[in-house]
Amino acid sequence: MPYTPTKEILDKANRERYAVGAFNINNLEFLQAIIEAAEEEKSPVIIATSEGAIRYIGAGDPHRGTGIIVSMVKAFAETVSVPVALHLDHGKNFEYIMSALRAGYTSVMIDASHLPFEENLRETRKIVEIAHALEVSVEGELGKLKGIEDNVAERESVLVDPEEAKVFVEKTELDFLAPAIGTSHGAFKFKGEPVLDFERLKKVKENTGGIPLVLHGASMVPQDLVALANEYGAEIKGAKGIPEEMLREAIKLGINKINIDTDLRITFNAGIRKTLSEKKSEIDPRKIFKPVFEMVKDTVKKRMKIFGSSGKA
Ligand code: TD4
Ligand code: CA
Ligand code: ZN
Repeated sequence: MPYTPTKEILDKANRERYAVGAFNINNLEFLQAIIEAAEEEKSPVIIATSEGAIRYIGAGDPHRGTGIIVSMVKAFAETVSVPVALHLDHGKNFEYIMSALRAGYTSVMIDASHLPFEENLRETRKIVEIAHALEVSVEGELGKLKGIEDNVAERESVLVDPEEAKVFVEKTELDFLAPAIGTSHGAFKFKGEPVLDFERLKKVKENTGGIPLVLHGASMVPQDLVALANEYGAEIKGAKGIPEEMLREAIKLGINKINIDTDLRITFNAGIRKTLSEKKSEIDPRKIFKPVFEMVKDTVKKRMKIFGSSGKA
């Protein structure tokens, strides 16, 4: 399939009520694993890179980083039968967003959600004007990603306000919205029981003209992989992610793009520790990476099945 606009992939998911994974990469091997998973699942897929990933790949230079990433992802896209999109995750610096647009990303996120509402709106509108002139779609964010505290006042202050979401989407004309409903990044999402504000999500979908919505901080943090990593020397304690039923519920209520990074990191950690400890005389990196990336592929395939994107390519 050709390299495909993110909007085309997400509009279809929205119409047919499933979600597409946006999987973060930092190197060639993760990209390979994700693309192979998509091909085997016959699933559309979104490759995501953070500013940090761009810096890492471009040795500090965003033009170089985005250029290398676009070349790699396009080359993969052209050799498989599933649609592949490339997204800038959490774009905060104008320079990185411009680099991604110039290099040929199919969508960018402008993350100005830490700013007061009016400023977030202004910043987001500015990026929408530039990106749309280049036929690139834009994701914006409202609210802050933090675990929900019991305290209601705090909850109101960090989660998306559905009334603000209405105004935000109308005025910015953005393509996809990430509403904060209680998830957070990383391996430690909840201290107690997992809680997400589905009522709020429902209202946001109703208020925003039905555009595709995005769930950040959506890793499930599989306990078997955490245990495997710990068995081989990791010290990861109290890690907790989003239960499968909650992801399914979020998709029912209108989430169409689900961001996954932590689950791949945990899989990699478990895999590399196990492989190195089992193959003590092996020095060929390919023989070390191969089983690890088979594990990453397996994690990606499991997510695609849950998201309902399997078989949709
Ligand atoms: O947006 N993301 C991915 C965040 C990637 C961060 O990368 P850097 O360390 O380079 O900044 C998510 O929402 C993923 O959520 P998850 O639950 O997987 O942590
Ligand atoms: Ca943010
Ligand atoms: Zn995120």
